Amino acid sequence: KKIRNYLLSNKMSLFKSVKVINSGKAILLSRKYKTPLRYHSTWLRDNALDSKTRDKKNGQRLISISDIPVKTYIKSASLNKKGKEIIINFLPKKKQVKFSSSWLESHAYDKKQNNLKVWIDPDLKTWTKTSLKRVPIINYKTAKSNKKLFIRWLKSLNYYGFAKMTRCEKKSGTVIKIAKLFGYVRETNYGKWFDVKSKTNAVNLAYTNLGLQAHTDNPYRDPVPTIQILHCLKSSTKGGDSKVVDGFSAAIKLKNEKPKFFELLSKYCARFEFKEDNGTHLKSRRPMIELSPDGEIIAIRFNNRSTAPITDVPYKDMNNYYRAYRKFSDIINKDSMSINFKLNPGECFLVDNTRVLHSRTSYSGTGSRWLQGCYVDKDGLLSTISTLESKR
Ligand code: NM2
Ligand code: OGA
Ligand code: ZN
Repeated sequence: KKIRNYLLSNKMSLFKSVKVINSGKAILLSRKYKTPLRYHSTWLRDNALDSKTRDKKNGQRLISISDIPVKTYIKSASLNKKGKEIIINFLPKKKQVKFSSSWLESHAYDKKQNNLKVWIDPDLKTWTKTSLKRVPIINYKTAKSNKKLFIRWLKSLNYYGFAKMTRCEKKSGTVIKIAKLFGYVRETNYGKWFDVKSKTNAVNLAYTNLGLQAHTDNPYRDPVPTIQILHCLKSSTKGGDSKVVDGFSAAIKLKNEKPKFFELLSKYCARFEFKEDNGTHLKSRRPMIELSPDGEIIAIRFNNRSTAPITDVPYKDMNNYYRAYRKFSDIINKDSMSINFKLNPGECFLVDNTRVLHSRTSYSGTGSRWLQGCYVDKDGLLSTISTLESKR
C-alpha cells in the first residue's frame, strides 16, 4: 500500500543507481519501486543533448550516425544531483554527456514487449453510437476567444476523430476561417475549398443529390487528406442527413467477429482511382485497413464510388476478400455504429479522414442544400494542440 501511494503521489521516480553493463555497451538505471531501464551506448550517444550534438537554438541534431564510432562504449556512468542527473563518459571518442534522469525515463524503450498483434494508439478513443456520450462541440466565437475550451475541443477532435462547430458565419469561404483556427489548408484539384451542391454534369457524385454511403474522402490520393471540414450554408431540402462512423471501431469489430476477414483487408492492397476531364487522374494502391509494421491500425480507406478494380488479391483469396469487404461494409452501415444528425446552416463538422467515415442520405430536388468543404493537415492540428498545451 505504501508503494502504491508513493507511485500515485509521485509522477517522477526516485533513481537509485546507474551501472555500466555488457562491457560498456549499455547502462542499467535502477529506480525505486519500478523496474530498471537499460539504454545502449550508441542510443545514448546519438541522443545526447549537449550543444555540440544539438543546436542550441532550434534543437536539431548536428551529428549524423556516421559521426558515432561503431565501437562506442561507456567508460563510466554515475548519478549526480541526488539522482536527478546521470553523467556518462564515452570512449573511444572521448566525450562526456549529462542526461536528466527524468528525460531518460520519459524516453525509455526498455519496455515490456507489446504482445497485442493489432492495436490502436492509446491516446485515441474508439466509439459507437452508444459509447460516444457527448459529441465534442464548440461555437465559433468560443473557439476564437476561450483558449482552454478551444484546446479541449481540438483534443477531442483528435481523440474521437470527430467534432462539431456551431454558430459559424453563413458566408461563403467561412470554412477556410475555421481551418485556419488550428491548421493549414490542403489544396487539391477540388480547390482550396469546394462547394458541395447538386449540379448538372457533376464531376463527382458528391456534387449530386444522391445519397453517399459512409466513406473516407479521396482514398485515391496519396497521401490522403487527413482532416475534413464540411460547413453548411443552406439546408432546406428533404433528406441530406449526415452520419459519421468510427472506422477504427468498425475494424476492431471486424477483427473480433471475423479475424480472417480483418487479415484479408489489411494484408492486401485495394486500388482507388479518380479521373476528371480537366487533367486530374489520381490513383492509389493501399489496403482498406492500414496497419503499421508493428500492428497499429493507422488508417481506414473506404469509398465504394472510387474503388478501382482490385488486382492485388490472388485468385485463391478474392472470393474471401469480397466476403470480408461486404462484412466490413455491413458493420459500417449498422445503425448501432453511427452518430446521425442533420447539419444546419452555420454548423460544420470535422472528421479525421484517416479514421472516421461520413455519409449523407439522398435529398430532394426542392429546396436548396449548400455545403462547403475543405481539407486540413492533421499534423498541423496535433502541432497546435501540443504548442497550445505547453504554453498553458
Ligand atoms: N469532394 C467533395 O473523395 C471523394 O471523392 C468524395 C470529395 C468532391 C471534394 C468527394
Ligand atoms: C463530401 C461528402 C457529404 C454531404 O462532399 O465528401 O461526403 O453531406 N458530402 O454532402
Ligand atoms: Zn465525403
